[in-house]
Amino acid sequence: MAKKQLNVALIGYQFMGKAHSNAYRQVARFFDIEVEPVLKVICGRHEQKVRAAQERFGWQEYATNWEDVVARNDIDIIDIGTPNNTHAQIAQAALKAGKHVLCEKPLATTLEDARASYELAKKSGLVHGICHNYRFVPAVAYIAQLVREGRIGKVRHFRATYLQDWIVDPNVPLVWRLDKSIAGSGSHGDLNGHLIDTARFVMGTEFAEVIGLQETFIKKRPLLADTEGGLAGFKAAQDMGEVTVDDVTAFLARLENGATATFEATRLAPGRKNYHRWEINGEKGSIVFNQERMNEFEIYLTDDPQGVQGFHLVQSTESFMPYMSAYWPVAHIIGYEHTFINLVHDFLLAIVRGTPFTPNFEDGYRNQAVLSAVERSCETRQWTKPEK
Ligand code: 4PW
Repeated sequence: MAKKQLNVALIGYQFMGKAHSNAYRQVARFFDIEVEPVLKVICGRHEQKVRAAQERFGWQEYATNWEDVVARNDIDIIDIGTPNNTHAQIAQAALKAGKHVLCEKPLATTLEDARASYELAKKSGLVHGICHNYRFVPAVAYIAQLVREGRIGKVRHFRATYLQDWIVDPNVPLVWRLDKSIAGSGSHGDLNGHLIDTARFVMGTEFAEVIGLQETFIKKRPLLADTEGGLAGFKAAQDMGEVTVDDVTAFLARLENGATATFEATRLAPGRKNYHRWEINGEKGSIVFNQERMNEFEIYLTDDPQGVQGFHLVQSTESFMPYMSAYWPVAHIIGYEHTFINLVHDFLLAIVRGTPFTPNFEDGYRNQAVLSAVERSCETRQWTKPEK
């Protein structure tokens, strides 16, 4: 049977450019689906670099002006993997041009812009998604099923940390993730954003109120010698510049399901590489997940017989678990890149089958409302309710 083809344009070609390109290339190889994405055009400002990305990732064409790409009528999907301050503008232009939009997180760098993108998406009738890829870790999707089915009873606590150490060296230069005008915020938006999404997804609840604290320990860093810088391989210049984002943001929350929750995000935790770990405690049990060991999770159930009670390690690679039947027989493991393949799978099916896609721009907006309430609470030192 001929597959329906959907033409994709990807704006951005670095870290997320690689992850998204791979997802489009692989999705119809692993999943038996009626749709085939066509890697039509990849777009970026620097011609030489975007041309290299086109060849390496297998796109048909490259372009250097995103506005021209959005205006093309042979494109079905605009995928946004650029630095944060461009997300809202590109997403809104793409929706206005009638394209389905997949946008990297965050939806915008301000709550106002996030709301504008969400309002536009709601009215558009198009499919819109935000790339909170950790929802698509099979273990996380499976845990969400267990929690929502009541396997650990009513949830009382959610305890989350996202710890990294890639900027612990003060000589790491001012990459865009350390510039508020581009990133919007530091560890808070970059890492707490994921934890907030996980809390909303796993428990199916919203945030009632929050109170936080933020700190920037390394206030000046060398400027960047190259104009671009990802998470590694950057060159420092001689002159110094100011760090305008948080190094760490921690916060407490009361959730609408009655649970208490704690969050901590930092990129100054030596030895913690991508320690994205959370624990959930219910009336009848606890579950622990750590992205550094994404093919397993731990569960403790109070109704296990006395004498064998304890945290059990569950392999989350069984074929009955979400997404796993698309991969390998007899429960072989998968990796970070598969989370994007799973996400793109759901996104494409939403377009061709009309199934709902989450996380979408509403999720992006609600996430941003929590991020922004935490920031306000840090200034006022008061408990703060996220905007509705
Ligand atoms: O969202 C991403 C995180 O999962 C971040 O932008 C970078 O990669 C830094 O940490 C991880």
